[in-house]
Amino acid sequence: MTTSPLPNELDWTDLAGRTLACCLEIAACTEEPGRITRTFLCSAMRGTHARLDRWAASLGLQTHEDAAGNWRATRRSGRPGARTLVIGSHLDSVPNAGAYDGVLGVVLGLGLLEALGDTPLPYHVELVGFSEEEGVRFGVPFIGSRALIGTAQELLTVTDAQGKTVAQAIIEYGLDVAQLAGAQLKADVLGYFEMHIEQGPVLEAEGRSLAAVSAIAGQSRLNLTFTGKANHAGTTPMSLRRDALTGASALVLAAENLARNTPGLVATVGALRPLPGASNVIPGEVQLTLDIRHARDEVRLGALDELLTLAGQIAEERGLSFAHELRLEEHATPMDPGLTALLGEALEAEGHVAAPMVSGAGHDAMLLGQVWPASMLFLRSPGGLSHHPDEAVREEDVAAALRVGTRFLRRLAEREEAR
Ligand code: HGY
Ligand code: MN
Ligand code: MN
Repeated sequence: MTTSPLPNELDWTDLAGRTLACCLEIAACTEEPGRITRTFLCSAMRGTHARLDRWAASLGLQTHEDAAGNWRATRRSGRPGARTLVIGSHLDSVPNAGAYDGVLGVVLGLGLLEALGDTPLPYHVELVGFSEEEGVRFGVPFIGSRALIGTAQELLTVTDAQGKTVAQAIIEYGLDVAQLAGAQLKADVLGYFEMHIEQGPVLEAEGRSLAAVSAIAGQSRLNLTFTGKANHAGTTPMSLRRDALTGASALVLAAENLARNTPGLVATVGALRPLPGASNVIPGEVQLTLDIRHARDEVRLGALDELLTLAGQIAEERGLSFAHELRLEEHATPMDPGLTALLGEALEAEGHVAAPMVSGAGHDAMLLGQVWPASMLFLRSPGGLSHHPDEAVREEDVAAALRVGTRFLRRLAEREEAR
C-alpha cells in the first residue's frame, strides 16, 4: 500500500489549510491575552480541548480527558485482538510561543484520521494531546506523557512558583487526582508516532519539507544558585565585594564557550534572577537555569561535570557559595529503526529524501520511546524559528506530512495484517 496511489479525490491542500486554521484557533486559547502562553492545566486548555473535540466529533471519534489533563481520542479497529498505535504531541506551550510547537502534531493526527476516512485498520488509534511537555509551570517537563506511561505519581508533590503542588493543580482544574494511575495506557501498543515542527534550521537549509527523526538528543536541566553578599552599590569597594551576579556571569560565558568548542553540544541559560534585584544593591544571590543537550549522553554528562566543577572554582575564587539542583535528566532516545524505516518508505513514495536527522529539541517521544517503539516526522521550520511568536510552518509541508503520514499508517496496516 506504500506505493499504491493515495486517494486523489482527497483535497490535500484543503485538509492542510483546515489543519493550519485549527492550530490558529487553538493559538487564541491563551492564558496571556496578546500572546500565546498555555501552561499545565490552565483554563485555556478547556477551549483547546473543545476545538479538538469538534474535529474529532466530525470523525465519529470518542474523546475524553484523563486525570492528568491529557486530551484523548480513540479510533477503534474491528480486528479482534488489535494492537494500538498512539499518535500524539503536546498542547501546552512556552511563554509567548508560536502556534505550532506541539499543537500541530495533534491536529495533524486528526487530519490523518480524516484522510483515512472509514478505511478499516487492523489496529486501534489512540490520539493524545499531552497536557504538559514544556515544564514551564512546575519546572519539570513531560507530566502528560509520564502519566500515559505510568510514571507521573512521583511528580504530584512538585510545587509551582505559587507553592501549589501538581496534585492541587489537578484537583483545582476539576480532575480526580486519585484516577491518575488510570491515565496510564495499558493497551497492547504497537508504537508511537509524533509529527512536529523541526524547530531548527536544518530542513530549510537543505531545502527539504520533511524528515524522519533518527534520535532525540539527551538533555539535562538544572537550577543553579550563586550566593555572595548583598551590599551598598555606592560604598562597597570592588575589592571587598562578593557579587553573586558577576560570578554567575563567568559561568554563563564559560558554558557558551564550552558548547561553541564541543561539536554537537548546546548549552543555554534561559533564566537568570539576581536578588534582591535593585540597581543600587550588589546582588547577594543569583538563581539561574542551565539546559545542556547532546545526541551522545557521555558528551553531555562530561560537559555538565566540567561546568559544575568550574562553577565551584568560580565560587571559591570570588568568596561565593554555589549550589545546584538537577530538575531533569533525559537520556538520548533512539527512534525505533523498524518504524523509522516504514516512515522512510512513505517519504520516498512521496518523492522526499528519507535521510533521518537528530532532534535537538526534546519531545514526548522521549518518554513514550522508553516503553514502546517510537517514531517522529519533522516538518520544516521557516527561519529555523521556534519558541517564538513568529514560529511558522508552510501549508505545502503540512499537505506533504498528511500524505506521508497517511502512507505510513497504511504501511503499518500492511505490517500488522502480515503479523
Ligand atoms: O525544550 C524542548 O526541547 C522542547 O521544546 N520542549
Ligand atoms: Mn517546545
Ligand atoms: Mn514541542
